[in-house]
Amino acid sequence: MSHTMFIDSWSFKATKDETWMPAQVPGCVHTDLLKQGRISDPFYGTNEHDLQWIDKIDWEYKSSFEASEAFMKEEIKELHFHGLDTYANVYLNDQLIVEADNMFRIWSVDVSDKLKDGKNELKIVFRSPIQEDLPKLKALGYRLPASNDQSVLGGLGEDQVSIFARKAPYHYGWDWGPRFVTSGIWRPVELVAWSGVLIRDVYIDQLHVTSEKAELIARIQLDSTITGKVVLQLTTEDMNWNLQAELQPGTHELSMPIVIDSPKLWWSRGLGDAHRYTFTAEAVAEQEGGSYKSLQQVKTGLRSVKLIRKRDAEGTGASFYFELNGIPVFAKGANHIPNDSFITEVTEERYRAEVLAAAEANMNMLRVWGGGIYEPNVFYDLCDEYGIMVWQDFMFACSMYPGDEHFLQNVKQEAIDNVKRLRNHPSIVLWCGNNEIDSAWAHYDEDAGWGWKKAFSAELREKLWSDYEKIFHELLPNVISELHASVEYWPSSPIVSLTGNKEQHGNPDTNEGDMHYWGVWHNVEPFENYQIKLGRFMSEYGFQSFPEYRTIRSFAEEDELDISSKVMKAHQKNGDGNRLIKQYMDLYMKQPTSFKSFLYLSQVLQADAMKMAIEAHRRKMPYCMGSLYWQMNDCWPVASWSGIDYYGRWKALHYYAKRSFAPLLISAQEEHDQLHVYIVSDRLAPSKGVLWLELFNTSGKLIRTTSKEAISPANSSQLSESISIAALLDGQRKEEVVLVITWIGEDGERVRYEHYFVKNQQLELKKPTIVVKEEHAEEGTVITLSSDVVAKQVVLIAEHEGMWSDNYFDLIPGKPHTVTFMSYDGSAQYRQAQAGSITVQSMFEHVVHSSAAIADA
Ligand code: BMA
Repeated sequence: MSHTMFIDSWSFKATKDETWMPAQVPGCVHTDLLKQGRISDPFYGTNEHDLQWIDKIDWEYKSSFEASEAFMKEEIKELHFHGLDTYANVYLNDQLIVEADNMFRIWSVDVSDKLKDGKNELKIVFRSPIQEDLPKLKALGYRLPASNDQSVLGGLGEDQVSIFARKAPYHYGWDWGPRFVTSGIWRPVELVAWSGVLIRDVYIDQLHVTSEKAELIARIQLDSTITGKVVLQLTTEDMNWNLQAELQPGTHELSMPIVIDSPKLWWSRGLGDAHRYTFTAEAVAEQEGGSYKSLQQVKTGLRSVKLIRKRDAEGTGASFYFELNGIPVFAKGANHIPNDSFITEVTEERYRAEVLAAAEANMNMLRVWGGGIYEPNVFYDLCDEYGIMVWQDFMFACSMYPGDEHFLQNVKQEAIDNVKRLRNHPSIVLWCGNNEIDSAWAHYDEDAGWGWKKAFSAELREKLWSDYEKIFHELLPNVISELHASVEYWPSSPIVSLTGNKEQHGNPDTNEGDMHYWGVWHNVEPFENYQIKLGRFMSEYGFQSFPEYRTIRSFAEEDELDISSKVMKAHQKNGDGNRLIKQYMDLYMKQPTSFKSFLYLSQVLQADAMKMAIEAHRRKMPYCMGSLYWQMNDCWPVASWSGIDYYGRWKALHYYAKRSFAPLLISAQEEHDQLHVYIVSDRLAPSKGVLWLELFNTSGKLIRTTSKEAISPANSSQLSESISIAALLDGQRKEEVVLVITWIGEDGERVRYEHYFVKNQQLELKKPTIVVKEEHAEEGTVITLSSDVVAKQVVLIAEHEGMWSDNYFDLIPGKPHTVTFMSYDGSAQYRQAQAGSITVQSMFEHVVHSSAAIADA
């Protein structure tokens, strides 16, 4: 038997100070200082700017602990530091035992001969990551590009040092994140004691999995101090397997072939159950004089996953999609960033809130983006549980990195630690080398990329590229093929394919590989380009918005509620962001009537943009097989591309995404004088139904109705009908009508879609009278809304925290809409809840109307 104990009682201080203060472990200096009242809320106002001294000095943590008698009796004692951020020397009873220099690695030491009976002292000295890395920059003699490193804010001028540290890139600031370069013990410190045998690792390697049969190998790493026999037993559900082996002192890699007939497969959300098996491995070892036992459990799901990149018949491009258990899956979701600047603040509950929100919005994939962290096990457990596939980046983003031997070895060990930690999670369907570095550097294309190359001589360019290749084309793929061969490695996102020439680098016109399309937003192209710039797999595209009023008030006072105020600017990290929001708003929306209206409009604008993109991607199925918008979440309260803000509040985008990602989508697109109506379905069987087309004018009058039998196709997109717009409008003005398309399935399922022929700005809305029938049922608030005229983007604001089953929807006269209020209490599903008082608003009262329209209304 082994014993485990967590060392969690710590104090801390700045190395230069005398007084120790209580610390929280896992945690970091910033959160400890805040808890001690030594600094003010880092997210409030412009406080971020005043807290930049913290990363310039050294900090220390200490703990004294006693190991129990049971512990001391065991032969081997080990300390495992699951996460030290970042440059840390660890002393046990004044002896140096670890010199850490990588936040992402696990540091383990045998302390059998150092641990004492009674009190033991642990001390960890964290050297300033800035002071540590500045000399490296000097020694290098040139600056490596690091586009998002906010060194100026950090008081370092142009000296960007983030690339030297194997530490979460976003700590140094990003275009949605503040600069807080943390230090501390960010994952548990664990003391383990054992004798005889210890199972270190159980990996269920999935060789071949179908619904008939799962052929697996359980790869078990076992340490022994004895010479003798071991019986290894593996069980799951009502099955078990055995293996016997001879042990010598040392490390043993044992493999046990396993076959499970008719396995219950793990499916992504929407396709079936995300079934998981719990495997228990038990080792019983005997040697003269004693027997020893060790136990380990892992949970995994059985599935086969392939990334299919097959050349098109014409040879002009290649597919890019995930095949899960033989089924091509259209990936629907978003890019995930760390949920907090201070990552140890993210509880299991907060992780669940995010993954549950993804599930609720009909997503089936999240991309863990390479500028954050390898998330803790709990995040992947939740993705496993809810059937959310994970595209996992290694932690490299938008920068060039050093290539010295020490750096490479450090990265290699980081990859090994994390791949071994995560490879049993069925949700992980891809490992990706980095974010955007291949396309930013664009080695083979002089004119492409972000201009980085220009600063370097031909010789240095070759050197930097060869350093790049060592990590992303050799080291990382080698780790994956050795440790997690059943899942594909993709060198960079985006990339066309590894051609070694100009064709390699991702661009918005390619028909191969994955695509980041930032023409809309960074290049100020119109939203309509989302319908043209269509790749095989859209792994990034996005548009910013402001969080809601309550969230803004968490960091800004009333007199700062202006986007040009100091505080509001400090909470917009994309230099051009506020101007861009305004510019697009001027293009697509009428003018807002107030600051609150501006916030509302910014959310609707973002949601409209993402809706247009998602639907274009899905309509283009199977050419396009993935749509992951930028970005799912926030790490502090800020204006950003997120669909859910820092406090977990859903923006308009998240409600829109829920509709646009629904298993069955009706979507219409105008092309020249035609309106094309598509039915897109992720379901595996076709079904029959009727499509109703109703034309209403904005005053609420039904002008004409037609219907037609239709088929919802199996796992594909189908153009159901093309109609002449002129015939459809029948003389009505485009500014005054909406086409309501309703699918009514044979089974009674209803899916509705509204098509407007002009943008929000030109739409002539009438003042709605929205009637709200409120039922404060005991279980929670249920309301039914109806309107006398067409009411656009109706938003319900509840007094209490929670989310609505639907929000930011359009009301069509004669079609009442019922929604329920839900709250999240940390459990597996939302619960119906009381909303408290409710405010109902719509587009009409948030915008300035032309005087004619007002007179009309
Ligand atoms: C993509 C991401 C991030 C960035 C976002 C918005 O390039 O990979 O680096 O935050 O765009 O600019």
